[in-house]
Amino acid sequence: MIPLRQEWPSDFAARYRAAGYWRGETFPGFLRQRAEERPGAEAIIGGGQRWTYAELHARAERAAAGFLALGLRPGDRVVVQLGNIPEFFAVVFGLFRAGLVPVYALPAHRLTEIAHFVARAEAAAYVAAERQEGFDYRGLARDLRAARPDLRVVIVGDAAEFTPFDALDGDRAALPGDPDPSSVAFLQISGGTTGLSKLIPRTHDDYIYSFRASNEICGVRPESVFLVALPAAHNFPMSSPGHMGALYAGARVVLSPTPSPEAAFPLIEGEGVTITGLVPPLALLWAQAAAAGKHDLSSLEVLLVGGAKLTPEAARRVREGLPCKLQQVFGMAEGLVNYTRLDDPDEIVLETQGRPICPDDEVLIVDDIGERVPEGEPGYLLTRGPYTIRAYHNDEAANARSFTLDGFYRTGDIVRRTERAYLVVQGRAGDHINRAGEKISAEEVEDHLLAHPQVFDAAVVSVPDEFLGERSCAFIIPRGERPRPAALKAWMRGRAIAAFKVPDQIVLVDSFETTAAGKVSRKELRARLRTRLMAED
Ligand code: J2J
Repeated sequence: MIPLRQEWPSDFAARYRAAGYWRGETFPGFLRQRAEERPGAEAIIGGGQRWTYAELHARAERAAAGFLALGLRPGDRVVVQLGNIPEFFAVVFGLFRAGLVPVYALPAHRLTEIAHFVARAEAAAYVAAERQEGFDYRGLARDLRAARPDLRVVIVGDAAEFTPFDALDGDRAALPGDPDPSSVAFLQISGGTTGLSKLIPRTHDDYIYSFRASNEICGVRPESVFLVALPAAHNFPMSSPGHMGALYAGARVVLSPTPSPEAAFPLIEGEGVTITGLVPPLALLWAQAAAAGKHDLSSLEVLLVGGAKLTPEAARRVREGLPCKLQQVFGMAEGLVNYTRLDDPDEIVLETQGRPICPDDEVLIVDDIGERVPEGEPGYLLTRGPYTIRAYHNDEAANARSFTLDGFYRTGDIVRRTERAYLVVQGRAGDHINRAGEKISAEEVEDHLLAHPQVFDAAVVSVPDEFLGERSCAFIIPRGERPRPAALKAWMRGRAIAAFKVPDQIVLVDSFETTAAGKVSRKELRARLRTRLMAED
């Protein structure tokens, strides 16, 4: 098994410890502490259940012992695919407690993605809920097990032939001590700019720092009530400041099964939600729905918006529609997170994507050859710091591409820095589609399309979309009989991939018209096709 590692050079690590960013805290350690300090305080509310800190802790302990009783060993990786249900927390804190390493899949992922995570992480187990949003994950588990008969499968709900989560139990004495704070706590999933999603190893020390500091910036305190509206496994609702920040603060976490106003507004009103995070299209939808005045949303103090660009105009609409402070957040699962601050003047909150969490977040803005651009000019954002990774797991090629020799992460984002050191996102270098905050790799979708017998070549591009921010469009050169776009979409849906990766639009073309310019790169080709499409619109 390839060891899990995330290491900073020793002088950097010493500096981050000396500055008090890394304090030697761990996930099981902080949950135990909260359960001791405020056992009767409510921690998790969702799906008709209300768990106190003592209960969450007890459930995690039991799950931990149960995972070990299944034969899993500390260090083993476990792919977790759970939506916004209380068991998400019993499972992940159970895994942390047993020294096991969650790999966070999204409920939208299907066999193709899950099999990739299992293989890349060399996972020993898979945990899912029986059914969510009409999809039966036991079918997916069966297909996984057909390829990996030794994979342990735990199901929340009716488990059929698999292990029911509720039945997990074991000997508490077998539980290990707390993990090394500098060890890898979990693997997060990258947005995937090229090819398949990469695995992001985050340590206890670095991740806990990121949400502890976020709590301060976003005003999270024990009295806060955080609503998880986006999928809990996403890095944004997990850590900026997220449910993990809220639990760290000893606050309450309320789970919304979907981010729709219909599901979320009654929870905000009923539970007195004070803070939540949304992607821009949803923030606009909420602002519109709030105008109907059907629910009292006055408890809401802070709305974080991020994951994709919030234009100044959209920011104004969100702020006018919702009775709370707007905070922009520009972050990434690899690390660096920027926030506008709660006391920033309007022009900063509306027009920038914030500034880094930490004084030791190093930000470089460079041109094509890696030279720094003049201050205020746009360029590629590179970053290094106490919670930004230095390497992906088990992917040498991606590491060579994504990190400079001196350890800066190439974010792929094009930004400029204002005079007051706030960042404004202006675009990106990578060819992914940011569809309402879900990042889709053009290359990954093209690879699927190329597997179709009537597809000679395919190029996938992003096009602006009024609601989603961006949508995907696939240009197809047919082979033989022309495929019908609707049939091609249906076929893509049958590829066992997340539905958000199926192209929104398919355009059949005779050629990509690249011959006049000689050989062009995929990147250049996608740029030309995008321009062509927008000119036709
Ligand atoms: C423009 N682009 C943005 C923003 C992210 C907090 C918030 C978001 C994420 C996230 C996260 C953007 N304006 N405000 O992990 O902790 C795009 C950039 C970035 C990529 C990262 C968090 N906020 N983006 O979205 O790993 O292109 O994390 O590099 O999913 O989203 O995507 P992801």
